[in-house]
Amino acid sequence: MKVYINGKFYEKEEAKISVFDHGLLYGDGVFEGIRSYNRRVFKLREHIDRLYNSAKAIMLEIPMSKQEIEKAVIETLKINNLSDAYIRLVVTRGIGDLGLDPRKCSSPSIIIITDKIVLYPQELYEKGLEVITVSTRRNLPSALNPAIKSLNYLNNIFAKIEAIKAGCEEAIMLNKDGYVAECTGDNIFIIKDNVLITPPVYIGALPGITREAVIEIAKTKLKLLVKEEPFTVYHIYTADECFLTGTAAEVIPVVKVDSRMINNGTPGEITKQIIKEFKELTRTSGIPY
Ligand code: PXG
Repeated sequence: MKVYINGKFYEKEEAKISVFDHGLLYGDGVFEGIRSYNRRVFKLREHIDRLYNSAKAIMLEIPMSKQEIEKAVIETLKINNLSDAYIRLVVTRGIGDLGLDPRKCSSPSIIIITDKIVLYPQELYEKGLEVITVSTRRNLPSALNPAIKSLNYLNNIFAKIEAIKAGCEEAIMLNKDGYVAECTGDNIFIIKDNVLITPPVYIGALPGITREAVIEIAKTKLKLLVKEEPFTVYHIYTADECFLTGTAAEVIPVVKVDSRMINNGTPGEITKQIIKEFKELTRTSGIPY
């Protein structure tokens, strides 16, 4: 497997970044997690747009055009002959002397890894996931905005550790006011009386690309009313259905939250339809290579 670093390809064992890279020293950088299906990169342009937005927010100038990044991603997939892949696109502040000052770094490092990812055991996609609400609150938008997909994932890792300690695979994170924000690497949805509801991004969540695709499917294919509005865990406990979305997770049903069964404790019918439509979309859309 070959890894792209700054315009060159390296074997996995040789794909290395300096210990002086501020991505490692300070978590100073941004990234995207992308998938390809059936030799098509799903929502590639949307991911690249979000990467540039994250970079803009942290005042990091990516030394390549969006078209050049797109070409580099496709080239990495081709060189590795992958038809279904997980793509990790990372841009760090680059190599610099010690000290926070980003001016110490002369040029960003651009890394493209193409590999596989398995977030949850496959059987949970049929049986549904049990999740818990954790005590770690999602980052304050005024401190580190969750809309930025930065290399600082400790907030989410704390929450993941809490979930694992409690015997769950995933954690629901609240914002500082106690409203549901998102999970550690997924957005969250509930369905109540045939209305699909997800927290608005301003609550403190990543503007997920899978989230956007699911909203579109719900509106156009299932003709559902979709609301982006704040809710609390009470609204999850009493929902008809619940599921999570993310590039790595795709769409996964949630059947138990904080020891409360959602409805009858099996994946909901609308959730199953959304999963079906999402599969179809990933198989048939995207940038071909
Ligand atoms: N919230 C957070 C905090 C995320 O990190 C999502 C929501 C879902 O967004 P997308 O755009 O993917 O629908 C994410 C994405 C990984 C991994 O390596 C994590 C994500 C995506 C891909 C891989 O664990 N998180």
